Amino acid sequence: MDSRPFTASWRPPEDGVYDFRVLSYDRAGNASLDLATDVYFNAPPRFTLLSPEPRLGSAGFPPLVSFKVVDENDGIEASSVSASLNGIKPAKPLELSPVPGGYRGSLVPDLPLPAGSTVEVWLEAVDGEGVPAATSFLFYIGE
Ligand SMILES: [Ca+2]
Repeated sequence: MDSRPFTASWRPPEDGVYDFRVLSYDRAGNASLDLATDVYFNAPPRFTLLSPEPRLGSAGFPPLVSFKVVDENDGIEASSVSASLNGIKPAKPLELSPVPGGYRGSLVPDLPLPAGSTVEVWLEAVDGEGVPAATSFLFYIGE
């Protein structure tokens, strides 16, 4: 092995303190073990679905989908929160209201959704450190 440093990357599932053990061998088979403790504050934002309203599942009414996106350590950039329905951003802007560590948002489709259809709600946001997150929820519109 040459003298260049070896790098590896890993994103923690959530912010916190992590212990690392790095075991390395040289060409002669000599092992070296390094221990390190690192604190990570770069976990991505987390989404929670709060309510498909009871209307969801009834044809003819535009359902309202509300959600929460939070990042306890870094906060959420309000301008980064976006939502789309079946890949299309609704004309009506997202309604956002602040909650601790982030925002609660409401998404209202532009048009009533046909019975028997499946709708994908796609949500995106970026935390105050620039770490992005995206998630999606599928809904079935009943008869
Ligand atoms: Ca974060």
